[in-house]
Amino acid sequence: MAFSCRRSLLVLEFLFVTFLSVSAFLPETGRLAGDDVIEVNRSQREFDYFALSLQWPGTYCRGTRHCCSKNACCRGSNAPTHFTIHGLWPDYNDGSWPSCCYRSDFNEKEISTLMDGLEKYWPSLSCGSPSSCHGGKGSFWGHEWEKHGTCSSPVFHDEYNYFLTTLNIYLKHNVTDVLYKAGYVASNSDKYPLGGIVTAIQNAFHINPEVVCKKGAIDEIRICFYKDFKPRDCVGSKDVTSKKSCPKYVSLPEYTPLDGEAMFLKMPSDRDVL
Ligand code: U2P
Repeated sequence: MAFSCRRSLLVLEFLFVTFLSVSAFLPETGRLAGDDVIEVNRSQREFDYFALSLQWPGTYCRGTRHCCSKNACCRGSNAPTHFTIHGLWPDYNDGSWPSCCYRSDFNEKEISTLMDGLEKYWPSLSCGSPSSCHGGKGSFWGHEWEKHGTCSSPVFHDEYNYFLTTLNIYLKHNVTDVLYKAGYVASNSDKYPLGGIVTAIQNAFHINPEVVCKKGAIDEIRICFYKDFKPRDCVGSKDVTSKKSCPKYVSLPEYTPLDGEAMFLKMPSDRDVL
C-alpha cells in the first residue's frame, strides 16, 4: 500500500516536472484586460524605448492620387496642417524593433471614446488598407496596434491605454508649434536648414530627434521616450537615418488640397487604392 502510494507520488512528480519543462518552450498564454487570451512571442525580447513617429501631411499627401472618406488628405480645407501621429513604436537600442508580439485583434469599439482625438491627430493619410499581423488587411489604427502596440508590454497591455497615452504624449510635445515658433512654417517656396529644425526640437525637449525626408521634404519627425515617458535621444533606425535621407536644406511643403469632390465623384465607392 505504502509502496503504491509512493509510486503514485513519483508519477505525479514526474508529470509536474515534465509539464514545467515543456511549458517553458510553449508560447506564454494569459489573460489581459478585456479578457483577450494572448499568445506572447517569447523570441522577441522586451523593448528599450518608445519612438513617437509623426508624419507631415504636406509631404505625405503629395502622393495622394485618389480620395476616399478615411483619408485625411481628402478633407479639403479641413485637412490636417499639423504633424499627425504615425505611431508609438517600441524600439531597441541597436536600431531594430520588435513587431507583432502577440495575437490581439484590433477592436475599434475599445477606443470609441477616443475617436475625436484619433480622427484629428492620428488619421490615416492614405486610402490603402495596411496588412494586419495575422493575415488580412485592416485599418491604419489596427495595423499600428497589432504591429507595435502589442510589443509595448509591460507598459501597455490593452488598446485603450496604448491609444490614449499616445494621444496625451503627442499633445504634450507639440512639434508643429515648436517649429512654428522657431520660424519654420509650411511653405512651398522656402527651404530650411536641417540643423536649425533639429536644434529647435533639441531646445524644446532636450533630446535628439530623428528626421526622415522624402525627395528633400520633411516626411517624418520622431521624438523618443524612456518607458516612463521622460524624453530621451532617438537611435537612428537601420533603414533610414536623418543623414541618409535628408539634405542640408529641407522643405516643409504646404498642404495643397486635392480637388476632393471631383475625386469622390469619379470614385463614388471607397475603393482601397494605395
Ligand atoms: O521606416 C519604414 C517603416 O518601418 C517601420 N518602422 C520604422 C522605424 C521604427 O523604429 N519602427 C518601425 O516599425 C514603420 O512601419 P509601419 O509602422 O509604418 O508599418 C515605418 O513606416
